[in-house]
Order: sequence, then C-alpha cells, then structure tokens
Amino acid sequence: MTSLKIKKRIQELKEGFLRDAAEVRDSKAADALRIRYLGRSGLLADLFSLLGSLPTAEKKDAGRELNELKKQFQESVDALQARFRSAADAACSFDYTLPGDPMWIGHKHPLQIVMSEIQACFKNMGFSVAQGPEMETEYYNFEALNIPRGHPARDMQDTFFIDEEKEIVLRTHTSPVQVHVMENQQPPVRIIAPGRCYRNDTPDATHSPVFHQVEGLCVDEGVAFSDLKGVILAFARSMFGSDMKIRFRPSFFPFTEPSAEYDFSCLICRGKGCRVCGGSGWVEISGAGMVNPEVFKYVNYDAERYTGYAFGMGVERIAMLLYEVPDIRMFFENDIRFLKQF
Ligand code: 2U9
Repeated sequence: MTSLKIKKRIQELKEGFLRDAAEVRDSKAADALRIRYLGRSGLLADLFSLLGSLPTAEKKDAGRELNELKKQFQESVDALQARFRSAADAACSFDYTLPGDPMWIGHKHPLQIVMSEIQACFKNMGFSVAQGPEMETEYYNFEALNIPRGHPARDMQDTFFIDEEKEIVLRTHTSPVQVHVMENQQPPVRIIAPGRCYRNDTPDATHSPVFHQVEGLCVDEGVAFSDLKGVILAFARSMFGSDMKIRFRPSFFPFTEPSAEYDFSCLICRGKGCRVCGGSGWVEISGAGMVNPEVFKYVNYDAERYTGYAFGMGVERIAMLLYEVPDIRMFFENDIRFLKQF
C-alpha cells in the first residue's frame, strides 16, 4: 500500500462519512454511524490496519491524518447524539402522569344569572318578555308615564341627555317598553321588561350610572291590587325561599295610583332582625302600584273598562341580596376573582 493510495482511501472515507452523517435522523442512526466508522471493526480501523504496510517515513504523517480524522468523526457523532439526546430528554422529561392544567371555562355574569332567574319566575306566571331601545325620546321615557316637563326626574342630575334639541335620552327605566307594547296591543297585557337603564348618578356602593331593571305590567278587566301582591309574593318565594314574607308601604310614583314600595322579609335573619336589615326584619326591594289612568290616556286604553298593576325591580339590588355582594360596583369591575365565584 502506498501513501497515495491511503490518502485516496482517507478522502473517500471522509466523503462517505459526510454523506452518511447527513442521513442521520435519530440517536439510533447516530449510534450506527459511530459503529460503522469508529467501531473496533469500523472503516477507520481498517485504514489504521494498513499503516503497517506503509514505508516508515510515511507512517507518521498518515497516522497523524488518521487520528485527526478519528477526532473529527468522533466530534460529529457526539454532536449528533447530543442533538438527539436533548430532544429525547425533552420528550421523556415530560411527566405524562401529571394532572392537566385546569381548563378555564367561562362563567355567566351574576347579573345575567339573576336576570334569567327573575324572567323564568314571571314567565312561569304567564308573563311575556318585551324588549325596547335603550335610547328613548323624552316622550316615551317621561311624558307617556305621566312625568310632565319640569318634573324633577327630568332634570340633568338624574338623566343622561343625548340630544336636548331632539329630546333624546338614555332611558332611566324600562317603563318606555311597556308604553310601546300598549300602543301596539289592546289588553290583556302581561309583560315583563328587562334591560339596561341609565341614571346620571355618582357611583357609590349602592348606585351605578348603568344598572339593570325588570319592570312588570299586567292590564286586563278586573285586575286588582291583590293580584299585584300575589305575583310579588310568588316571586319573593321563588327567588328567596318559601318562608319569605312581603309588605307594602304607601309611596308615590307619577305612573301609578295608588303607589307602594314593597319589602321582603330579611333574607339573612328571615325576619328576626339583624345588621343587614337594621333590626327591622325587612329589606326594601322596589316600587309598584296600580297603573295611573292618566297613563292609559297616552295609549288609548279605556280606563273605565281596564285596570292594571305595574312593578319595578332593580336586578343589582336582587343580586346583592341573593349573593351578599356589598358594593354594586363589583358587578362592573370585571374582576375575575369575583366573577369566577358564580
Ligand atoms: C307603565 C306604567 C307603570 C313601573 C314601576 C316602579 C314602580 C319602581 C323603581 C325600580 C327600581 C325605579 O330604578 S328603580 O329605583 N321602579 O319603583 N316602577 S311602578 O310602573 C309602570 C311602568 C310602565 C306604562
């Protein structure tokens, strides 16, 4: 064997190694590459065995070149094995037995939950749900509800005026919805009007510029105040338990005559008296009354033939009682720690 031949063999081995190394895709193939070229019976060992047949003067150079080649092959194989090993480690370092990360599921907003429960209760009593625009004319939000110009409820500190010239406001209650329904339907009418309302109030623990109401209206022949009391009692017991009691206290609203405010027995002490109810055993809920015949004039209802009752209800108020929420603003802060409890 001459040194030219061995150099040619070395060049061929280098090219063969580069070709084979480029095909390696995993640690098993990297190991096979190591054995094929660096193994005791590998291709490089064959060349080392030919060194003996070289003239002495050429052995040294050829040996140095073969050792350099062995070093390069080893470094290449180590790099390949390191690459596949880190991938394998990464793969097997994942402990499949660990529990999965909790999947966050969405939560219904507490106001939506309460709004739905209130609606379900009145639907069970034969009420239909009516909707209407949140931006209303002053006519539907005030006039047709017997709230004349100059009435304090119509001034700036209570109402958001969108366009004073066109007399457009953000509705301060859902009562306009009932007026729209009565304009388009003769009695019997038995509806609830849920929805968002707006008051120009400074936010505090019990007031929010945006809030939600569910108002109710029932108009037919022979409707009496006792019907109103029965429906409110049924609602109280459906929402807060069958031991609930209600009471009515005289009040005044321009759109009802007689008017009343209604209370529920305290949800915490069930009427015995506690901090929440201030010892009275009662919590104020909202207002109600018999529809004022003046209101019927705006919708051409025959007040001699038909009577009706109406009630209001603040959804936030009900939700705060139901869930013992201390501050109305918590419903609007989008704090996930609050919302995910529902
Ligand atoms: C028509 C006729 C009468 C709706 C009524 C109340 C009493 C009432 C309050 C609820 C919470 C205002 O926002 S609140 O403080 N509302 O107390 N609402 S009677 O009476 C009507 C509605 C429509 C045509």
